[in-house]
Amino acid sequence: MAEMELWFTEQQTPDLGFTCKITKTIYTAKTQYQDLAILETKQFGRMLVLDGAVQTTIADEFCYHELISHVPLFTHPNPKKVAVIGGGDGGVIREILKHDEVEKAYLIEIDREVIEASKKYLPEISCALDDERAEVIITDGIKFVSENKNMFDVIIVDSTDPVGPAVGLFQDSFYKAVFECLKEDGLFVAQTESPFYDQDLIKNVFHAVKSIFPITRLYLGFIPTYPSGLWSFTLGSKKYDPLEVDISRIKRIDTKYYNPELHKALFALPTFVQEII
Ligand code: AG3
Repeated sequence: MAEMELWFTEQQTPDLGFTCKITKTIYTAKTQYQDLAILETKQFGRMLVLDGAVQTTIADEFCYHELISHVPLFTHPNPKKVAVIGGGDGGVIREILKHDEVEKAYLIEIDREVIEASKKYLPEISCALDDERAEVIITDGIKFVSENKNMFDVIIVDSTDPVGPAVGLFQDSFYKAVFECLKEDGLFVAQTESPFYDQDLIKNVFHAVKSIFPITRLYLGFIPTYPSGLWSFTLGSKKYDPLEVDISRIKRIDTKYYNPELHKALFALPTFVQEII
């Protein structure tokens, strides 16, 4: 009898699927907020899937986690208090704690089960969640930022796609609350989807952030398992401009994607992306 093959498909658009062979379904759950799955894939190793969308894999998680973390943290000259909204797998916290000057990194995650499953099945990614400089707070990120003022140097919004529990993390009122939640020289970054498929979203977010923050920038990176592979991040800053950073002063840390030479280059946009914003 022929060996049975199991394949997982993320329906990335109504007309396009991203499919990979899986050797094992490690864990599935219906949480209070979403469907969760941890799959063992042949190509990328373990994969975290929420509501059918690939969140991270062992093979390519470094691309996303380094890009969303080190650009803001090397733009702020002295980030001491940092918050991650979402990001229950812990990958962003791991990257943040590579910065010695960070005193405390808060993970503000709505779904406790994402953290628990990641701790159990994705230890390479979640490993820093038990660090003494990390603090996990299980609550709604929107509520958290609107209840805390003038508190953080850097906020990183590591959300899922703008459907289900993450919808509110893409709204103007949330960016206003993020502004208030940052210190007077604070800055934030949010993941803002694919410039190939999500142009309306990127445009809306960019203009919303621009109407609130004095400095607004879009940068791009390559994440093989996300729709189109090309991914965008929107940065809003009260004072520090990522393009003004003295890259000769960036400390070398252990990274596989980010490096000082890339810091400003990430903000150089292809023409079709320049035209979005
Ligand atoms: N958060 C962004 C995931 C977006 C992926 N979208 C998709 N596959 N359709 C990732 C969380 C990693 N910490």
